[in-house]
Amino acid sequence: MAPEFMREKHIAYIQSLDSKQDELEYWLSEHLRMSGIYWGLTALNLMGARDALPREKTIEYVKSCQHPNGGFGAHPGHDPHLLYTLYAIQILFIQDALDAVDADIVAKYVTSLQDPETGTVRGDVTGDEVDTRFVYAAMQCLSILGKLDQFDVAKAVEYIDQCKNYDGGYGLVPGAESHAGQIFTCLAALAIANRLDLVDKDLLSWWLCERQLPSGGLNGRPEKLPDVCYSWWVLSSLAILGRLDWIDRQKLREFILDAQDDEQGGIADRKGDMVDVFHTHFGIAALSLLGFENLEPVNPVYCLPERIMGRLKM
Ligand code: GRG
Ligand code: ZN
Repeated sequence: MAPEFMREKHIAYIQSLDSKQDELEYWLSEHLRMSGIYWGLTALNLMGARDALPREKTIEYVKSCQHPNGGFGAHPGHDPHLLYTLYAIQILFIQDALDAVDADIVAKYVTSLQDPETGTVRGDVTGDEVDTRFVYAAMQCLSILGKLDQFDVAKAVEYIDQCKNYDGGYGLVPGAESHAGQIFTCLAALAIANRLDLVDKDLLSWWLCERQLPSGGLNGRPEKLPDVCYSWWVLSSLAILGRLDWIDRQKLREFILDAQDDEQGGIADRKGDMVDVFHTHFGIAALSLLGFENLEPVNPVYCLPERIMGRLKM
């Protein structure tokens, strides 16, 4: 029998992350600060604890991470990057505080990262790294800002389609092996573009449901270990395809609940490992998709509380 869902302990665990400033770990994790707030805040919202983090302080912190070029870093003084820019915008969107930043300059930064020839998106202005994660990040960010029309969506879609594999999945770049994380980003980007017609739905749904192992947990590729975060990457993909019932929901629920820390709260990648806010968030988001534990519904495309999606400027 799996343990109960430890809502109060998870809330306390997420709240405690900001009060550990006297611990070395806090200072060593600066590069994860912006992402940590997005994960923590979303998980708290799904658990109904909307005011568990100080709103004004959070908004001020996000603003202090913005650069003159419009992008956001992981922490004040850190270089801007597309992923932190997405998390910053998601945090402000959850807090209903998008007016705290100039949407035009953020959109200008994001659109500057797209290559007009190929449709690919770079992670930041200085590097050459391209990745289907960045196409999704750019599209979600611009969509929240109501500025997707400034992006070449058709070119981006063409590029994602080139990343499609014979097994129906998608990889990091064209020709790269299918991976559940990349599949999520490609499906979610195609959903935002309203181009899910390009997906080989049955073939991909088979590949996705085969990620469930006898333990109930999901892995990210064949032959790999199960991990709570894939409960999100795989399950949200199945949700986007309308195939949530292709896996054993009860067994997955038990796998996630088994990975909880019954003392300090939080969820780990698998039973017995150290908890972190990343796996806590994705475990809770997956339980929400599964409809368990009386959590608020999560949007499978944006990975944000469904409750706020009505605020999207279309
Ligand atoms: C707003 C939800 C949201 C996401 C933003 C960053 C991002 C966009 C998406 C990440 C998608 C992705 C690639 C997830 C997978 C992360 C992961 C566990 C990678 C490790 O993969 P492997 O195959 O190792 O190296 P494992 O642990 O599976 O054996
Ligand atoms: Zn993981």
